[in-house]
Amino acid sequence: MFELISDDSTTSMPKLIVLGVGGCGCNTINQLSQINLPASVELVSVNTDAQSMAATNSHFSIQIGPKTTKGLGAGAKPDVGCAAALESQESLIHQMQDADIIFLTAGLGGGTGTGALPQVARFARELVKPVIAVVTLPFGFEGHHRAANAEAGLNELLQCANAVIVLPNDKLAEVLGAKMTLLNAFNESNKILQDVLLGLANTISQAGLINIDLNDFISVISRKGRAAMGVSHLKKDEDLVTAVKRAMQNPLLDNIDLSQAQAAIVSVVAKDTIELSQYNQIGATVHQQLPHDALVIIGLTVDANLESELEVMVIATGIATKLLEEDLSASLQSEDNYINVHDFLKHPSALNQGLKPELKSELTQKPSQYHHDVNDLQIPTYLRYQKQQPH
Ligand SMILES: Nc1nc2c(ncn2[C@@H]2O[C@H](COP(=O)(O)OP(=O)(O)OP(=O)(O)O)[C@@H](O)[C@H]2O)c(=O)[nH]1
Ligand SMILES: [Mg+2]
Repeated sequence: MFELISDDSTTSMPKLIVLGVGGCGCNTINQLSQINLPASVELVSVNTDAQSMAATNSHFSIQIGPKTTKGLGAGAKPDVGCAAALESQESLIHQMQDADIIFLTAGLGGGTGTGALPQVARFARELVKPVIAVVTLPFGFEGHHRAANAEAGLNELLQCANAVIVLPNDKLAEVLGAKMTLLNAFNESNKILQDVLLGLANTISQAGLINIDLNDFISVISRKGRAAMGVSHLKKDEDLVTAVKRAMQNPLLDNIDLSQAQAAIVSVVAKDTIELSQYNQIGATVHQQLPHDALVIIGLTVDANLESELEVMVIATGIATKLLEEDLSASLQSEDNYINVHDFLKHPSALNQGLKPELKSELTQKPSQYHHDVNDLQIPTYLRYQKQQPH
């Protein structure tokens, strides 16, 4: 079982730590630093590239692998990113040890994020912390090597993190339109993490009418595999079922099949006029999309000042990973028409290399001890509380 650091006798605000690893991870941290996050969220930038890290806004920063990379980045070599994380293991562990939930984010395909992120997830896991990772897959036009790097990194990550949310960058062009600027498209994808964080921080730190607490959250994300996440705002006169389905079909996510999900957490924020039938309809809609035996935990927070009619956030977890090849097929089929995304962003170009075989075998070694028992977490909080109440 996960160790809960938060102490009810003090603030009972679970501490969420977000580590952005590599260039993309630090971009996301930068973007998160510009919004109003709850005080319980701590942002940490992690990079091998000292210059780019200095330009990142965060509460803490860790330059990993100063000896390995001399502060110059990992040059698109995941084995260098991995060695950098191992060199800085102590600082990374120190940073994560008082977290209740750890979020990790990176763009897969380069050196630092791809090599270091699975290692950071492994350290977090050895600290027995719940870990959610949000990662991007490279654009098809970035070429075969980056796609292969990303695939290896993702497979490693899936073994270490509890829930992994995957955002293929190609979906950005598909969904947002080819005319959108690259920077704006990146901002949209980085916004997914922002939505997850805000939604979760608000959900688990607010005393809802029907409360979701940290244990509920942990019981859902303990289902290993891919995860999906979406937020939807009910518009005036919109059908509630349509809005809930929208939250469950985030078009920027990979091809995930919700009928394979093992668990979901649904957080509803509504005005005090919400009807019992509406609340039931939300639950029924989520249940319909998931297997009949999936664990679904639904919380409700009443907010009289809510701008929209109603807000629904869904996180579905424990989704089988068979669709990985489909996500990567476009990139893997492409010839070596490698275009460095950094050229678009006016960053120095990086070289492209696959994972070394010896790194692959090192990375696939399973961490030694990792046991958690979620049986005691299967009962939603409000039912547990009802059981505890004297009649
Ligand atoms: N969605 C999104 N993707 C990004 C962003 N920045 C980079 N990427 C993607 O992430 C991949 C990895 O790029 P970086 O994060 O810059 O690489 P890195 O981890 O720093 O690796 P090295 O620079 O080689 O050490 C790229 O191939 C892009 O596909 C971003 O801000 N948003
Ligand atoms: Mg970099």
